[in-house]
Amino acid sequence: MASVDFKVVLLGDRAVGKTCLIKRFVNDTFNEDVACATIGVAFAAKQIQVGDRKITMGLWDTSGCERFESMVRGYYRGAKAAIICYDICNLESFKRAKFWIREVREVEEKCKVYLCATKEDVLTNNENSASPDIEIVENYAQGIQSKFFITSSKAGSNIAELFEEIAKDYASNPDNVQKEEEKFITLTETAISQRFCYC
Ligand SMILES: Nc1nc2c(ncn2[C@@H]2O[C@H](COP(=O)(O)OP(=O)(O)OP(=O)(O)O)[C@@H](O)[C@H]2O)c(=O)[nH]1
Ligand SMILES: [Mg+2]
Repeated sequence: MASVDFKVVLLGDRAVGKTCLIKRFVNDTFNEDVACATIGVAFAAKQIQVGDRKITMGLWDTSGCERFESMVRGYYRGAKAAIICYDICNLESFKRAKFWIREVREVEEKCKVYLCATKEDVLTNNENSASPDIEIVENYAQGIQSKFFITSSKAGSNIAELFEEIAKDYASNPDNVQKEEEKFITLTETAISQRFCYC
């Protein structure tokens, strides 16, 4: 039976690339042809080495679809970290990211927030006027004491760095020192599940 050391929740508008981010991190895969929307919440876990410690992250992958909003809200509780994703070419998704940040902080005051721009490969191939200005986003992240990462699941860029930073921040926080038997959750399965295909 496996257990996780801490909970990370991924939030953001639909189709910003949350599930692809997890798949790249957990399995090191990306498949553009298989586009699936998450139904409700799905789960994955991955062990990561921080110094001489092995830490297992539980990753809660949520749906960005509004009809699951109230269900997703139930998953903030107990999260030590939240990855708030937006599509680097989509201003609306950045506005939605700000909404999720407010929401998480209301429920879990101590949850660390990581702002994550996704699909960087699209930006570099194709200048897009709908993209939020990176400097504005950086200033915003700084203003809310959030770390900001620009990633691409397709290219695999900056994803390991994002999760390593989360694990390091967790491990270096004395509030998070736990005895083995106090781990907050025990799992029998570590698979991403409950997915269906876009039409
Ligand atoms: N070019 C490119 N496309 C990406 C990237 N990440 C995700 N996508 C595409 O974006 C679409 C949505 O990706 P998902 O990971 O399913 O998005 P999601 O945020 O989990 O969406 P919901 O589950 O509906 O909330 C898919 O067609 C992916 O192939 C990326 O880094 N680059
Ligand atoms: Mg998804």
